[in-house]
Amino acid sequence: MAFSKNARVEDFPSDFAWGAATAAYQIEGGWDTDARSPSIWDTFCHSKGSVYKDQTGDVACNSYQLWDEDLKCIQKLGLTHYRLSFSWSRLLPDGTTRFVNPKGVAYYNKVIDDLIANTIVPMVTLNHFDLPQVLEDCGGWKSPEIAELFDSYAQFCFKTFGDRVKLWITVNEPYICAKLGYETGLFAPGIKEPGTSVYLVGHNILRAHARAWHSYNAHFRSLQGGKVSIALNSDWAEPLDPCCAEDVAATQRYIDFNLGWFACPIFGTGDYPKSMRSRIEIQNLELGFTEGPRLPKFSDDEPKPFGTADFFALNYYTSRKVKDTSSRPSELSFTGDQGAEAIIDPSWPVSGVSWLAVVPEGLRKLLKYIKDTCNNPAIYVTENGFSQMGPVELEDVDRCRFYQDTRQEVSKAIKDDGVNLKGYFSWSLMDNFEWADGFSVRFGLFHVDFSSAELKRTMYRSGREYAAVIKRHRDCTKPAN
Ligand code: PNW
Repeated sequence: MAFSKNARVEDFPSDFAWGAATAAYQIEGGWDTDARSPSIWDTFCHSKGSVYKDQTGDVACNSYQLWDEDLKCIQKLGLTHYRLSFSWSRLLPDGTTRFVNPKGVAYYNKVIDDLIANTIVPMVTLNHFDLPQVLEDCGGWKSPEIAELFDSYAQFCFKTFGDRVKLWITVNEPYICAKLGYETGLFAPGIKEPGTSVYLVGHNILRAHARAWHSYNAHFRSLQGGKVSIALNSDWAEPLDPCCAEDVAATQRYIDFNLGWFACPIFGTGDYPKSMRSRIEIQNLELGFTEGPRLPKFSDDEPKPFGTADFFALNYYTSRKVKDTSSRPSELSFTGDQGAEAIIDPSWPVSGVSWLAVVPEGLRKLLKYIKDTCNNPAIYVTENGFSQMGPVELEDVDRCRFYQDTRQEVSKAIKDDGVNLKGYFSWSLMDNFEWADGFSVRFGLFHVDFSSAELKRTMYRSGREYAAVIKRHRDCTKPAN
């Protein structure tokens, strides 16, 4: 039998979700159209020197005007699911439910209704990095009040759209939001407060998420019957030297500080990983840090994160080899606390962006790890993809290869490892505003011509292949008449 790179579509459950994902700020544009107020990403992009070539999401793919074009792309792929995010400051321009922007509500109503009319299931993320600037001005994710504000926003969305939206993600990637936004400052709001704010922000995101999940559970679940989770990103990691006990321990710490930081409170012990508590304690002593507990405690006076996810939403992009650095001089930073250095194996190809080493087998291993450590949850891969940089290649053979390899690994996770995988969302439906990298990095299944006023969408070869896979799967799982 000839060896085929293609995963057997028969190995995927008949109700498997084949999706693609986007995020509001990355595609919508219309940044000041109708009553929308700025988010932290508008402010960040408009301050010079923050983003590649000072590019902005002011227009992006102009999906606020061109939703019909996006829908055509979704239809051409034959997706069963589409993951989008809401712009909080488009729906609630002052961040609160005191004023609702009817144009924002109408826009998302149309998107959702069109999806449903085409039997495409929407999955909606309530906040994908773009916190309203008015809330940032009151402390943003660093302020304890944000949990209640987020909860009101979430309840407003459940009330307004929950009759049709049954899959909700509260917050996208708390790890990236906290670390790049408040530790390294590479993302909005561009705050550089190493070793302190990162944990506070992570904590407040967990508090906000927990409140929203509990609100859904108490007031909407019985009527609407949907599911709520939070999208956690994580690398897979292995020791640089598997025979070195320190590297092995550092690898576990690396995973604990990435995935475990949010997964343990929700799916595990209900608290942060022990390795986080102990490393931060050690560093505090060594650094003589006495200004409060850095890694906060979950209070008994409010909803706790434990059990607040109806499925596991995983964003996976890459893997690392890990070397122990815990004996190095202490440094007040997240990486210092972690006591681990992450290395890209030289044998791994690197895609468009420097951090994205292409390691499809890492996804299978991470899925198995989640199965084993998070009580075998239902899992959706809510993001996974491959970036291109430089000259556009519509015949994107490297991306095609990446997706083929990934589907192989995913099918093994389902079939051989017994992972309860419900679906897979490719990042992204189309090229878009790639945060600090602006438009220099392309992740799409559709190419977007950012130099043309029409922002024309053209299917990449990888999009054609994805459409063919989805069709084959649909054909082989069609109920016999
Ligand atoms: C995710 N990193 O973010 C986001 O959810 C998407 O909005 C984004 O476009 C996609 O991945 C591709 O980057 C990340 O630096 C941003 O490691 C940065 C990193 C990882 C994920």
